[in-house]
Amino acid sequence: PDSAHQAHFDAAIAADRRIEPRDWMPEGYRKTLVRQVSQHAHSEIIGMQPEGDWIASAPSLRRKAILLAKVQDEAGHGLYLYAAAETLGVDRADLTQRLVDGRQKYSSIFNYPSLTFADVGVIGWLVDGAAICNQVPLCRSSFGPYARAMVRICKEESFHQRQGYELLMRMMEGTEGQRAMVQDAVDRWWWPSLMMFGPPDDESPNTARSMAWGIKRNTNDELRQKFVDMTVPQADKLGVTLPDPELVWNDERGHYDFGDPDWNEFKQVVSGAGPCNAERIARRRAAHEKGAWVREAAAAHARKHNTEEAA
Ligand code: FAQ
Repeated sequence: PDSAHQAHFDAAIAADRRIEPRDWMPEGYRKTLVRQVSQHAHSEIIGMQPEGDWIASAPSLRRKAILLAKVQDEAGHGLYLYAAAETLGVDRADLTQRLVDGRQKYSSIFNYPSLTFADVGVIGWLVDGAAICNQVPLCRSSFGPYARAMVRICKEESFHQRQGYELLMRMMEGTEGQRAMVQDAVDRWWWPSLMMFGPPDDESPNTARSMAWGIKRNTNDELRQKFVDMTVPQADKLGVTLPDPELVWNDERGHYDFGDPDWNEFKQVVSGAGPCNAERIARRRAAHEKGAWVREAAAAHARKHNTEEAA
């Protein structure tokens, strides 16, 4: 029977049909999705921290309202993604435990500090810009619940990207000091943003398999290139310099050439030794522990409700 199931699954993938939670799927497909979707969920939740640090000191009521809305959206994205992961037979409480124990990854990008308010703008412009580049093709991912979650998330990410770019435009119209602050933030976030797309294709163990299964639709290097091509004109319009001396238009390729990120730094950050890894996880763990009574109360209420219904 397994070979009949396998043939049915293969035919669905070949015809570009969606795989749904109740469909048979190979264990490797399920495992890969649990890994990617839960890492993605964790990234959204940990990703609330660098910007969240600025909510209390946003420079105006308008900026504060925008930032609050954005950070709340990120919490929502995390929740849709945990729900998508749960359709694969895992449990959100267990995934969270694995995150706070350091047994599951989240995006390297959120292990860098947000030092000035310009960082809020640059996170929106570059980090959400990179997230959109990576996530738009995932709206066509072969696993239904993940693809559908991506549609809504991408709509919200585009608002996030626009608010960041608009914030930076305003700062660039300001004082010399504000312009310098924007340039400094761009200098610090550019390379980490390129690392968000993952290791180069020839060092990416999962890409070929994930593309054959239709989970990923593009390779890491393809999406990194797309991001660079999209971002250079935006940097020009903004009036900032991207910190890469090798960045130059290549007429023959029809793309920008660019330098290599520091892949040793990437490995370090992914393995837990980045500038803010310990702080991010400690804060997540503390919030999780502080929330224990809410989870217990909700469970007790549900139990009581069920007993009343049974009676
Ligand atoms: N950081 O073989 P590959 C956001 C790991 S956007 C940490 O190439 P794959 C929005 C990878 O997991 C950020 N680890 O892997 C937001 C694997 O390790 P494993 C989240 C990384 O899966 C904006 C190993 O390296 N977005 O949150 C990274 O085929 C602003 C080998 O790599 C997503 O997660 C990295 N950068 O490709 C929120 C998008 N790159 O598990 C708040 C969905 C690689 O084997 C504020 N995910 N690794 O031990 C994906 O598209 C893919 O999983 C990739 C990696 C492209 C990230």
